[in-house]
Amino acid sequence: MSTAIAPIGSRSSAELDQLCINTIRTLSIDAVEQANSGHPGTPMALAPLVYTIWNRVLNFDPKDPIWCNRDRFVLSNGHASMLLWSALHLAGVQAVNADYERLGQPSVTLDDICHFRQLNSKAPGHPEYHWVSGVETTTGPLGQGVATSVGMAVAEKWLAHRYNRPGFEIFNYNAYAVCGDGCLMEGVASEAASLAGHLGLDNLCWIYDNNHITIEGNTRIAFTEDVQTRFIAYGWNVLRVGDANDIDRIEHALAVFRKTKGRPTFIVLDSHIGYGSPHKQDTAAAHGEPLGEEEIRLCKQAYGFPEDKQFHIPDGVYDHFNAGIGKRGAEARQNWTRLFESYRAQYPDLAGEVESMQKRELPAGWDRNLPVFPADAKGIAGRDASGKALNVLAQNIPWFVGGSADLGPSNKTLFTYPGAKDFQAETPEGKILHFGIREHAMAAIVNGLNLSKVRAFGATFFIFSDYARPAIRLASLMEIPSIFVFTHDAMGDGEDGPTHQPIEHLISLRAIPGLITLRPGDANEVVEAYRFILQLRHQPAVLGL
Ligand SMILES: Cc1ncc(C[n+]2csc(CCOP(=O)(O)OP(=O)(O)O)c2C)c(N)n1
Ligand SMILES: [Mg+2]
Repeated sequence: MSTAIAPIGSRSSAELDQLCINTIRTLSIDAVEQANSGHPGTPMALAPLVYTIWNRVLNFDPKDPIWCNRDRFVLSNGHASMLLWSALHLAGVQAVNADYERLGQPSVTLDDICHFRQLNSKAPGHPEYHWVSGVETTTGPLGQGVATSVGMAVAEKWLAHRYNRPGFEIFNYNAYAVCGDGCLMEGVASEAASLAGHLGLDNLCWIYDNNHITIEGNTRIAFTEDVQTRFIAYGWNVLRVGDANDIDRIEHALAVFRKTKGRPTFIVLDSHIGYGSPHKQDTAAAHGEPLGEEEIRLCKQAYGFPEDKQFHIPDGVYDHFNAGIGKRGAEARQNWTRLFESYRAQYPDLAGEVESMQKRELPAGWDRNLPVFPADAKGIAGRDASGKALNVLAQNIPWFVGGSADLGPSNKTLFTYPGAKDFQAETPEGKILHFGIREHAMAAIVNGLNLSKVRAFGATFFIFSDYARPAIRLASLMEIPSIFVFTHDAMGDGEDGPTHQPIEHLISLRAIPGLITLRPGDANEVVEAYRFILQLRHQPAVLGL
């Protein structure tokens, strides 16, 4: 298939592209083999895609992975995490800590990759936000990544409309999410895609690894729908790249995405799992296990890599990434930083807001006018007190947004102050989110917003926290301050019957490690609960009302 690596200096740019792609492949193969667990097949197939996005397209500076206008890259098929570890390593992404300080060291070292899937390695089995800089969201439970990416895109729309001014495009990032069959079988992805289509999020691009394979074998056994037509029905622009190795076509499709206005883009990428492996291509075996010695030898031969070397990064690979994402990203961020300096001079208040948000700080006076309720024998319902508090907080904190899964009037989460608006495609400045009856996607989207530093809450009945639970658990793992407002928490709520009676919900939410679960006893406690929750920077909270 290919010949041995050509000497440096004599290589064409196309050869360097191929060398980088095959480096991602061989790093993935060696890491999986060393760990003796994981699946190299998908990284082998998607290396060209991830290479193209990172080295040719992403507006991302490896030196500053928390630059607020960076493009987002989400690997929703998190089992292919070696793709991300390879990209973060080869692009030289730098580490930051929870206080947003740059640490002057790589996010993922080659040694981390050699310890793939081992305790303390910065190359864990699945992408983990907060643990590895450059990971935009934790993925692994399939479907979560794509759903969360919708929140990142909503955040960009909101941020752009609040902060951009003529001549000052402070926010204009795109969110890219890579997913597989598994993500698209999961309901949460459908919920999120439906909402993204409704909202016309043209800053959102999902790339679907259409390999017809999941763990049990060919997708013909359980997944035969017409996925493309489904996305057209959702209101997405659907593109197709018929060969996952054709990086020019991939780059072209991504360019079409950036030019498409008014709707999100879905790119179907036809691929062969385990590409390059002479035996295990397109079989379930390529999915579930390391390749083994003989297979690895043949793969490396096919890629033109030395068969006896492991974790080998040929000369020229780091340089080619430096010349691509390194140079492009540094220029983009420097230009942005200059722009932001003049923006600060002209709009000091807005610039101050952008900076506070990035550190998850609250604006001065954020809790002024919070209601105080006089002693009252009968008391008022928790959700009524909550509604009053939320309305005050939304006016005091510009970047505090939220809404409900179609229960706003019952949850009392609608903002009713003068000027309060719905968030819709035509009113992206709105702060009232309408998630529709999509609790699971709501929770993931709330996470995506909070990951983008827009403080957001989602609401529904306490009983339906079950429908949101997987994303709540991830918020906790990620240590992000998502807020979930669940009303109607009484076990004995009668008329609706047992389908609406939360029996085990309080206990089960309290069992999620790291999640703050508060159940205030009266109206003033509700306000105090909010005062506490709003100050959390690294913990999600549930409010049972
Ligand atoms: C919610 C959830 N269910 C099950 C799994 C276990 N799992 C990991 S990978 C995988 C198969 C995924 O297939 P696909 O998305 O097509 O990825 P590919 O095998 O093509 O890389 C499954 C079922 C999971 N990670 N998350
Ligand atoms: Mg698949």
